[in-house]
Amino acid sequence: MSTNPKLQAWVEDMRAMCRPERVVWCDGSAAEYQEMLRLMVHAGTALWLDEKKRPGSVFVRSDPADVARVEEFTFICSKSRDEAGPTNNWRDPEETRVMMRGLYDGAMQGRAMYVIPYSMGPIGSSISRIGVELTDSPYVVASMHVMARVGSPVLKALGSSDDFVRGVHSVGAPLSSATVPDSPWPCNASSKFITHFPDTREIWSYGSGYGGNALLGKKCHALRIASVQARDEGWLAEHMLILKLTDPKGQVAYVAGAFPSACGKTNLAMLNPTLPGWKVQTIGDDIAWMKFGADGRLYAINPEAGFFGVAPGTSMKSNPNAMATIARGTVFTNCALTRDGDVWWEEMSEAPAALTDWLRRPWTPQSGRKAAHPNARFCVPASQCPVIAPEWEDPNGVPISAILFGGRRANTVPLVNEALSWQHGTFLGSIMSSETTAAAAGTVGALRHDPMAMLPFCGYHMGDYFAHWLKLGAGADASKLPRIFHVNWFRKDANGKFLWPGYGENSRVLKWVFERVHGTAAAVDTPIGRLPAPGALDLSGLQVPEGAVEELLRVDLDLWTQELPAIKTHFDKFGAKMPQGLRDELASLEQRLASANATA
Ligand code: O2Y
Ligand code: MN
Repeated sequence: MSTNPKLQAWVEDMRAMCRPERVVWCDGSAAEYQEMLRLMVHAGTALWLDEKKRPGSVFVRSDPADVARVEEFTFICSKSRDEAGPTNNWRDPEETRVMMRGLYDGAMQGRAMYVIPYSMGPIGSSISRIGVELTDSPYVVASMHVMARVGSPVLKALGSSDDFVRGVHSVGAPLSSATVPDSPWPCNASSKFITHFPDTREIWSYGSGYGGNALLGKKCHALRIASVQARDEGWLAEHMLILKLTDPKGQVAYVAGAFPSACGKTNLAMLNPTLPGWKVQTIGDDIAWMKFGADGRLYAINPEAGFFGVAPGTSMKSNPNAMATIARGTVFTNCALTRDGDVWWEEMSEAPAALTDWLRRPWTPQSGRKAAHPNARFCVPASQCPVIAPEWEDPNGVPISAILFGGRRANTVPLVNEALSWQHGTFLGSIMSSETTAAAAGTVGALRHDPMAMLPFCGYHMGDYFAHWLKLGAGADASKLPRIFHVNWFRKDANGKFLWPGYGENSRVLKWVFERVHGTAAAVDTPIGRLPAPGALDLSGLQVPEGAVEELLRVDLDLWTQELPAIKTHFDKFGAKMPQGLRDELASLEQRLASANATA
């Protein structure tokens, strides 16, 4: 229980509205985490996995109507629609409060209301921020224990301050009394609202118990609300991994990277380099908060304490370090269950002869459907990662030398391309696009612009967001800014086969990035940016077909020229808020392509 009068008053207001059976102040202890797991097992939400195969781990199956973030029901409730911009769903804040109050009225009846004080980032770091989530879901309490620093130490750090993000979450399934049997995954099948009030730093979430909809510290706070705070206070809250790269001489560079979903972000953050003597260690796999230090460099922290990773596709081939991380102490959701009490998902290994699928049905490899949900997840402490960097919790953050922007593009975008300047790099981030995969909703292979991978996560107008990037760059010492690179691991040949092997071989690109930062690698100027000069990319021992690397590094003038109208249409969406600096970059690209075409 807190003695903070502002916190107490707000909790009391919310209690009176939601009318839970009782209020539980979370202390963040290991015993509390175990109690949440036991509660879930008792309610039929979770089952213990085999203690020998996955010690200390549980398996949860959600309601089939509650399996992923719900972008269509996610709202930014800024004062005006214009502040939220064309890429966000907007709702009027006052009308939304009235509607949400109606939904929350008695929504926690028969349940406990847990009060979770949490810190995004190491407690006490000047870059970290505090939030308090109220929830009626033990699954959320357990997951927040993993994904953030929670409980009494956070209350102590907060003291009597009013500076905390207020988050309310209800699964939206009141019980008539605490003794009636609960459903295994309570949620509201017909009504889900994930609403953000950036002006008052509040998050009100209703109806879903899943991932990004319910663990409010993650996407809601650390990206949507924090991006607004970052704009107001002169820093960056980004959808980026952070990795530490060490060369054979022991020199270090820290790299941040923004990638849309299904581009192997967690795999890159934990990569095992194939190049001898090189080392990658993980600082974070999803979110970076970056602030300028007194020395003029940009320092990043990972605001999270765990990984909430996509299970399908994770294997000893794609990510052995993730596989080692989740060997114990993990909450798995919507995977398939093996006969011997373990989890399984597509591509983890050869499919077992018989399983129970995520919908609790018998499954065999002949069933003709997926055994695990494509958005099945593991939730695990980052500290369990065998390649976690020792400084991953450094309260000062780590100095970022390079920023990667990536996407999934079968053509056009080369393997790696260095921006000419911060403004040009911001332009490359602003035109990022990716082909949709089966895991995402909509047409497979459709090109979707996802600037800086922030499309679903920027809490304000993206035109203003681009302007914020430009302003930070213009106010900084250019020689100390991170270099910006555009990468694409997914380019294909004429037969539709990937040209680049990816995974550990991506270390070759990281090496070039590292050497560009240190001024030791050569580049050639092209109309789109700087590409590795012949021989500058380390290809020693690489097995790729004849001509593949040339194709990966070819700037296809025709395809780039054809891409220009789509970029213009994309920019036009942002209207008058589209910064002139980025329109200038587009005009310069057009000119450079035209003169290259004329001489080709
Ligand atoms: O489906 C969800 O609720 C999880 S979304 C997520 C989780 C971890 C990392 N990234 C994401 C994302 O959607 O970018
Ligand atoms: Mn993400």
